[in-house]
Amino acid sequence: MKIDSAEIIVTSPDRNFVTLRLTTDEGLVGLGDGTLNGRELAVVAYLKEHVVPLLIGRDPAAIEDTWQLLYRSAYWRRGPVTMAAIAAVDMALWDIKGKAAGMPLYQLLGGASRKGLMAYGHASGKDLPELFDSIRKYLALGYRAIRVQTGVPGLHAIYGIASQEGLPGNKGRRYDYEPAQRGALPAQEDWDTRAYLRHVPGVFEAVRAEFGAELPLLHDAHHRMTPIQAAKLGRALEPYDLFWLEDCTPAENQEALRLVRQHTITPLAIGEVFNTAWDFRTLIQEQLIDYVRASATHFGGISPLKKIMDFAALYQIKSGFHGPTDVSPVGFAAQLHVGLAIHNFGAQEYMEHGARTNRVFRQSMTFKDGWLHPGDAPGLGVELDRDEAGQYPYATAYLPYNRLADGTVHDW
Ligand code: CS2
Ligand code: MG
Repeated sequence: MKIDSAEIIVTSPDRNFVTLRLTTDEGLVGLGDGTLNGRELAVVAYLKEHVVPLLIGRDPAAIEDTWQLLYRSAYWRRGPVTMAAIAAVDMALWDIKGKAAGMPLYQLLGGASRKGLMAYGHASGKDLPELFDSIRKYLALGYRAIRVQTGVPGLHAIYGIASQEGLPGNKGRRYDYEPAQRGALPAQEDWDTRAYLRHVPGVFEAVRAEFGAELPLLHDAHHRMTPIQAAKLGRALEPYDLFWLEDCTPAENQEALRLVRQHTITPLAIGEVFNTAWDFRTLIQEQLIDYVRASATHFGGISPLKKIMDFAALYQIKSGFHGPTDVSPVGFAAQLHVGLAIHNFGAQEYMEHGARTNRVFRQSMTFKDGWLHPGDAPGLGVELDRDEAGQYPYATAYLPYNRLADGTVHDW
């Protein structure tokens, strides 16, 4: 079998998605997600100009060889654009392999290790009553684990809150960075770490008092604290028994996690902005984290995701793959297959895609009683409707950024 043609499809049903569609001379189609939100067209150019010409005529079965060729022959290694492009190819080839075998991908990765994946939903509120309503809504939808994000008095717009004022796109039932509402320039949000640190422990105390000890609770600090601030928050949250504290410090400074770890037993999750397995090496070997937050899409695909989880398993570190709506249904399916197959699954983030996105990408995936399952269609289990995709042209969209009260730019 040979790769016969490659098409790069950009569509923006709810937000922008970049999909690579490979076709073989036997008519098999493979899909791969190369969405790098805020920088989508850089991946499109990388694929179109530098990757597709290498793929035509190659054997689609040679997944590892193709991955190594794309990674090593570029000479310039790593980086989110390169790794999203390689991810798209890797996923499309696994999709083809599954279809050629007539098996869902998880079977090729070793078969199911569980009946479904525990998903966590994104509850948020600008104050406690709104947060409690939001948690109840996610529990009613069947979720068995809840991420808790809260407004902070004095800050008018911060990450992860669905209903805060000042952001045109944030009136809905979840926070949302969709292009139609965001406009062409990055929105500015505000930040004050000391105000946040004063407020958050009380919120978790109230949530535990209302919802009991059993419910797994998660929190995303979104890269905003210094190491000692993160250590302080981790310690302050210990009585509320978090499932994980995510991205407590910016990922570039990996030594920071040593300092945080010395001071707190709150479990730590990190890695949604990492793009290679090497980014996790020290953190895993030194057991500085508890959950790997990589996504297949931003991490070079299914092949490296499976490898890093096998490495993490040696240290009892589990998965917590990054599953926001900026990962397309193709990339999300890739994670579900890996999560179902590996032994060291932890939790799967799940932000449901919008109705338009679900019409463009038809999926075999199911969500029932809090469990996600990738379905049993051969390959990834996602079909892309090209006519539907064509109705939603690309729209420039950026993620927001932060400024402190004095005007200083801060991590978002
Ligand atoms: C987040 C994301 O899902 C998460 O944990 O940190 O919502 C993140 O903000 C987005 O992926 C950025 O596009
Ligand atoms: Mg996050």
